[in-house]
Amino acid sequence: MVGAGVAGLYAMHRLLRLGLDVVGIEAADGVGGTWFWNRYPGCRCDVPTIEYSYGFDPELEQEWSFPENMSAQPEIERYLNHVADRYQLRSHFRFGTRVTSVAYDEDAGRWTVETERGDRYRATYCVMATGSLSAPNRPDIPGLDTFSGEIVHTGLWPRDGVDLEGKRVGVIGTGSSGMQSIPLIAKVAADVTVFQRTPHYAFRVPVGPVDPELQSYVKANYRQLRQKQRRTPTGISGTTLPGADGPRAAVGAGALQALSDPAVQQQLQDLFAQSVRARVHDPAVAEMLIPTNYPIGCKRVIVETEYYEAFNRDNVRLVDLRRGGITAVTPGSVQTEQGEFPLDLIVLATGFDALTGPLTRMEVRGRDGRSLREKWAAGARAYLGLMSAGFPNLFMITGPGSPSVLTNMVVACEQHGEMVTEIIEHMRAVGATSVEPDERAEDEWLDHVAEVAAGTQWTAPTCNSWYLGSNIAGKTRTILPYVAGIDRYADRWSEIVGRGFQGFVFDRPVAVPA
Ligand code: NA7
Repeated sequence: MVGAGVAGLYAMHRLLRLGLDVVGIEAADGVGGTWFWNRYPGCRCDVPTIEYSYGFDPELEQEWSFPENMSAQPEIERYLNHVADRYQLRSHFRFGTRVTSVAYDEDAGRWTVETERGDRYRATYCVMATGSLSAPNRPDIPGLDTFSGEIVHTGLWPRDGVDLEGKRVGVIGTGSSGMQSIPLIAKVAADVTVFQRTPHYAFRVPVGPVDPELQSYVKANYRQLRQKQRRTPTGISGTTLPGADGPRAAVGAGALQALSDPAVQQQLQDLFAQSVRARVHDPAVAEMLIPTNYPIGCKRVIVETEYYEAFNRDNVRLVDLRRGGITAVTPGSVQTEQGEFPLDLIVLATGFDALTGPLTRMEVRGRDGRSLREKWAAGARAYLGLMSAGFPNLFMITGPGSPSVLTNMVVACEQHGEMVTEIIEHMRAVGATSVEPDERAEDEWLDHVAEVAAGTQWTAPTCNSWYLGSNIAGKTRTILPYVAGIDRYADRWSEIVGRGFQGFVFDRPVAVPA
């Protein structure tokens, strides 16, 4: 198993309970995955935290309380550490160890897993709990390596923090990571220059302590909440959303699909533009912060708290790169077609090679030595986003083609953890030693993934997003997550299981040479 984040911890717990001998390998020095690496100031979950929690054990739910409605990174990391200890998972992981390759040995029917340290493991099954947003995107800007100050990526924020005090800081990128960190950086740094390539849609959510009444209500009704989570497209029951009548709440509660409706789009876009104009004092700056050429929901709808107000500070400047892009980085500045900006520190809030990057950046070789990177060059191919044909016994948790990032990730990780164990249990019951999808089932699934995304905001012609892979140069543009929702996905899974794990081939017969 690779990864000790939300997915890896749960999959480890389930696989151990099946009595399997599991070794977990994790690049970080601790558990948490996304919540280990993203330590930038302001990092916060964009799902209400009561819902962003495991539902597999009623006792865990009762004993744990999140202090805030939309928790910040340290609280979620603390929770995941608690889970690791409570279920004695930690000792099953080798930390500080990065996997470099996993290769299938067809004769032995085993995977060989190799690490940067030179360790070598042999395994019957490989569970890639490698995360969806764990391969940071370092932009290819000429001269970036010549910069004499510090360069930090939000997704690799140092554990000891970054000294921002009195520094001239440049932040490249205005997605969630940029929007969450900029207001906090501005409070410490001498000045902040924000390099915005595209304005994003973001909605303010009031962050604060969890209402005690809500807390007791949820604790008394957790089972219903969990059931409801599984029956909504986003895996969020909606009951716990702050500002439950706000636009973000509508989105979070499962109305992402409604954004395909032009009337809903227009209404929300108007509301958004009004709110930015009301919050940003300089009208010219406000206009630069309002997207004009793509629909809401094409990119991830962002939750922010004080982003727009940051532009009312004297020490925050917005550079709209649509008026002239970045041309180079010099030892002391970022150069753009609009002029040069002297800086002491650069924050790259430039996102991730989402969903596929964590797998294609390592060497994954299946049958006949075929590389996953090559198989996916023209777009990721995986049945249910769980397994890819030609890669037997290799499971991907929340891989491309599954609901994953468009849903509450904890619910999605639990769902996939359950699916993996169901398959393994079935194999034990029938005495199978290998499983993989058949190519036809994989093709049909991909057609279905494309079909449900067609005509939606996620695939609008003007849309560029990491959901489409279009944030990474050279990456094939194709919708990566399954947009129809975790509830519909669960129904498909039940049908598939009911038909004897339709689309999966167990113990594929090996052709015997004549
Ligand atoms: P995102 O949402 O991918 O945002 C990355 C930002 O960086 C976005 O504004 C990009 O502009 C910008 N970017 C990327 N490369 C460049 C270059 N070369 N020059 C200028 N600007 C660039 O990543 P986040 O980390 O903020 O959030 C990822 C997810 O994590 C988030 O959605 C939550 O699910 C948690 P673009 O819009 O592509 O023009």
